[in-house]
Amino acid sequence: MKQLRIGLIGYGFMGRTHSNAYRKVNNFFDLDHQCVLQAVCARDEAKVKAFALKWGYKSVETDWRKMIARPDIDAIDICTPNNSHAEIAIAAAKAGKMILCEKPLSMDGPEGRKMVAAVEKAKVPNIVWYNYRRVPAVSLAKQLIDEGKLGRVFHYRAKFLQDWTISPELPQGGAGLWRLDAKAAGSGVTGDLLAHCIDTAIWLNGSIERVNGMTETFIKERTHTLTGKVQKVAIDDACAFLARFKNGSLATFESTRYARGHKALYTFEINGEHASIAWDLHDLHRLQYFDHRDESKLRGWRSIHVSDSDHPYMKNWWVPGLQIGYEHSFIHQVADFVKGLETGKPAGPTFRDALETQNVCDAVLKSAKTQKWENVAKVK
Ligand code: SOE
Repeated sequence: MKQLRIGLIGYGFMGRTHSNAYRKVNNFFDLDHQCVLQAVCARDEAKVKAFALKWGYKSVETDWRKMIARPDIDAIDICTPNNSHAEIAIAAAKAGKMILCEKPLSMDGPEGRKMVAAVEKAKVPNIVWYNYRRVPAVSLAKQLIDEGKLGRVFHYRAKFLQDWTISPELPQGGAGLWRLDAKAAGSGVTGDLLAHCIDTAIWLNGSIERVNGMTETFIKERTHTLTGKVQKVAIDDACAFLARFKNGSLATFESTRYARGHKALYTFEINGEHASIAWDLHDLHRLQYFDHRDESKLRGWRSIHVSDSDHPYMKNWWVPGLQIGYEHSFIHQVADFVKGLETGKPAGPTFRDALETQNVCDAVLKSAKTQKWENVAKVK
């Protein structure tokens, strides 16, 4: 078996989901490559050593440049805050490494364009971790849409609601809280949460051409963990936008970290000429489907338990009827990435695909400032 030797940079929440995926993928998917946890890199030596021990990494580094220079590493996995994705990815591409990069791709579109240019120049396989595409129910939605079951699509509606930043006492910046610091994150809910909704939407329903957005920062100042000073909060706490897709359908998107009672409620609904689809991350193994072509007395919303062997990815897991969860979407992503290497048909979203999402985020944030409709820059 060939080896795919992984060098993971960053060991937070995403470092754990990815490590778990590399450990499990060969147990459940038949691949020609064995994923090997070759090295993990982070600045704190004691902590990175403890992480390596817990997850089974063979070695540690405290300087990502050293990790990239290592000849015994094939793929670099970037799990660091958003403001370091570009520098690491461009250096990794130059070193000829494959790259798996956490979302969002970059701080903004122009930075993302440089990353696309770097991986395409170096011809290195690349992918961005928009994991929700690979929840089996979401992949099933994609199949149904591609088979034409919905017919012409009229509406797309998506939300991603959380409530973890409501307290004004919560600081910004540093490990765990860098998502509140615009210098590290680029934006707030737009790049962190709506980017997921936009990625899924583009995948399911095609390109978004124009947007009109509004944002709000409810807590204007927070103590910065790194400086100890009270500083202006520059991220968007909430964002809602209207959008027009290239296929003529209309959309609404909403995200906030101030929806008391919601921890990670990602939902979408798509309404087509013949049928509608709805999905909810809190019930992630179900897909709701309504088909107007059903016999009228039996017509109604079906709640499909996406756990049968002919549902996407499910034949690799347990017996029909037994469901899987959030962490499996990452395992599926690794399986598809590796299959892409083996078949020569790269799995998405590639950096190029993820740049389209970045451009939508940029247009939304611009529109929130100009208070006008804005066109989404095209990926050239
Ligand atoms: C933020 O709380 C967060 O962890 C995002 O960064 C992830 O991308 C999302 O999947 C869950 O929420």
